[in-house]
Amino acid sequence: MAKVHSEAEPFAFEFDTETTALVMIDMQADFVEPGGFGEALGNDVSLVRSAIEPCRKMLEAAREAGLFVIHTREGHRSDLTDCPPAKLTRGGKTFIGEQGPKGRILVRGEKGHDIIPELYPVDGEPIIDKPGKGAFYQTDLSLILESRGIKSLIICGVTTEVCVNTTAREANDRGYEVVIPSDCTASYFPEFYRSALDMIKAQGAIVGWVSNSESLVAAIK
Ligand code: TIU
Repeated sequence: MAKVHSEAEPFAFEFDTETTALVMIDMQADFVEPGGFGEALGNDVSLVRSAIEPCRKMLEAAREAGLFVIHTREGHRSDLTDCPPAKLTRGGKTFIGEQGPKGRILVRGEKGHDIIPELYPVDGEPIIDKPGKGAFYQTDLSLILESRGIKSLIICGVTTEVCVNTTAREANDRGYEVVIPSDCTASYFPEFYRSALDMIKAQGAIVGWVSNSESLVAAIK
């Protein structure tokens, strides 16, 4: 048992490093590099790149401290049979499954779908391929977390108001204690970023806690 606590809002986040997982959400080229899904939706991907370096530091510290690390990727089978028509028909310039500069948009196995080199998984770090925004929906994430006895999640990644927020809410409903390091997440919309984090920590941590990489890294050192 290694019980620690980190400065956080609305109050200190207490966790045990042995039962805490770092969950790195969708740090894929499709979201943080030009030519992918994020840009196809009409977004400026340079806005989310600020999270890469803090995520790298958080990941490095988590690995050193022996935390369980999990990565997720949003995307679909190449025949798109796991993509609901409602998701397929919405978007901006280029749609899911269409050819883009980084391969077919949001399709598994394509260049754009993979995790960026700065945060690439190492042996022993499961990758959850998810068809939805939430990491629990139609995946084996619950089984993996339960098998490891995980109780708390440090959730990083993109985007704050979409996949990070959905996953935090799914986790909270399942009884996990969730903390989001604010510098390790980003959005294409600064106002959504702020509101998304405010909604997490409001009402006495109704969904979870908001901290930062410096405090969490110090806590697990
Ligand atoms: N569009 C947007 O902000 N996000 C997504 O579609 N997926 C994730 O957040 N990963």
